Amino acid sequence: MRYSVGMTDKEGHQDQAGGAVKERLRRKISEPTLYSVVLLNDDYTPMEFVVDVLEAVCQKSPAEAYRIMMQVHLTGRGVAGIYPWEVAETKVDTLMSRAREAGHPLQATIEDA
Ligand code: TYC
Repeated sequence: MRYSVGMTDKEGHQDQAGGAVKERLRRKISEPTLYSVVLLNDDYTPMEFVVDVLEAVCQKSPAEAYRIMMQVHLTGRGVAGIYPWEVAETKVDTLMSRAREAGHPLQATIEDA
């Protein structure tokens, strides 16, 4: 028979080294609510600029960026990405400030995903 000397938890459990066994915390971590960053069409922002910012800001591949740009051009709107709220806000700010710096009227908004 071996006896171990060590701490016990409130139910008397010990680990193999004689230390107290931590009680497992089973708190559920919920998924963040997601929001769409939506690009709107206009008649002046160059297509190439839209493709470039979709690649640079929203990490889209060249083919996906072109697809989204054409969707916006042909239908009036398109989803540039789906993110938690603060990420979506930052994407919109970055897209709009790059457009303003370049002198383009590009508009982006946030909607429930
Ligand atoms: N309609 C623009 C053009 O013909 C291109 C464009 C695409 C502009 C998407 C904005 O979000 C936009 N140059």
